[in-house]
Amino acid sequence: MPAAAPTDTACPTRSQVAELYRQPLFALIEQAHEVHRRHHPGNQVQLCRLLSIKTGGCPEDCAYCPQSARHATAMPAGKLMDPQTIAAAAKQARAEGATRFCMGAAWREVKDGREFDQVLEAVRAVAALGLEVCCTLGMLNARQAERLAAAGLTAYNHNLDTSPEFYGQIIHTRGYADRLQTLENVGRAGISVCCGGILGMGESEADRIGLLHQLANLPVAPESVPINALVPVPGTPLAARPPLAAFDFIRAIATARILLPRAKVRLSAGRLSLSPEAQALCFYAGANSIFTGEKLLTTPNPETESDLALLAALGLQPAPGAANPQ
Ligand code: SAM
Ligand code: DTB
Ligand code: SF4
Repeated sequence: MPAAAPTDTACPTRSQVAELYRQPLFALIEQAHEVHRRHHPGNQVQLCRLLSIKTGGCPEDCAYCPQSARHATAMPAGKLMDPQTIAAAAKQARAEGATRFCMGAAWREVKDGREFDQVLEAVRAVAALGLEVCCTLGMLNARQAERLAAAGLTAYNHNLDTSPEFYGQIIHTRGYADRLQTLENVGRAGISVCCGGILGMGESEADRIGLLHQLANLPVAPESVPINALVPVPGTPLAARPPLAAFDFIRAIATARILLPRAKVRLSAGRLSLSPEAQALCFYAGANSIFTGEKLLTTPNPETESDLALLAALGLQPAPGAANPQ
């Protein structure tokens, strides 16, 4: 008997999430696949493209992140990219099949002024290309969220990263409550919430369950859930973490799919360390999006050609969107 699947409105308890997560792997995957088939067009994977529009020099101390100024990652602080250059990159991404474009900045928080105005201009330009537009710029206040919504932003990415209990071992410069506040500001402005986490940072199984429980109980249900495997970067405090077991990654994807049936579950960072077979199981278990292009924000990602070959081998198609109708 599969574990009882709470619906996405049922506010599952932590023990219900644990029960789902701890099922025998095949029972879990089977249940997730069934939920996936019920809520999503079969055999489609959305291609998204990331662009780091402001790289490095970040004042936060996130232990996993190569862009923190506090780690010895030899990543110099760059300047904000101008809106024309960003729009050109988005156009290129669209030509390569992406339907969603996500801009990331190594900021602790958004500050009002010229740079934010430039980001708003970039959002308008990317939206005009017919792409879904996402930003991840750190903390946002309510007014800034409203301005992003008015510029045409589809979604805002702000991750919880891990369980509330493990969070303090990873980040000391802002709290879990700060993250939840930004997510609330995003949701209230009518922007879709994109919120996920990272596996493989040294957290326990209970922490993974804790993260999934939080994601399933956000006041505004996320329409997008990026599940990242840690990309260990030399110079960061997590550089020597042992690689994540692929089955643990698949377990988290499947549980997210069951808990958030309508969300896009994104197989995000860390695909270079996952075999094609492990990625195939992720798709079967409910992942329906990947980031394509040779770079994520600052770290390497599989070549687009090899990703397209993997999808073709599995009989999966890039999902059409307004930017790339098929
Ligand atoms: N500064 C903003 C913030 O933290 O909200 C936006 C950019 S930040 C790089 C976006 C997300 O990337 C983080 O929340 C984290 O989940 C993910 N990330 C960063 N470094 C990573 C790594 N080495 N491996 C996996 N995911 C990572
Ligand atoms: C997310 O959860 N994963 C993406 C996106 N949101 C912004 C970022 C992954 C970054 C991986 C590390 C890097 O390339 O710098
Ligand atoms: Fe800064 Fe974001 Fe990296 Fe944290 S994850 S150090 S906030 S860029």
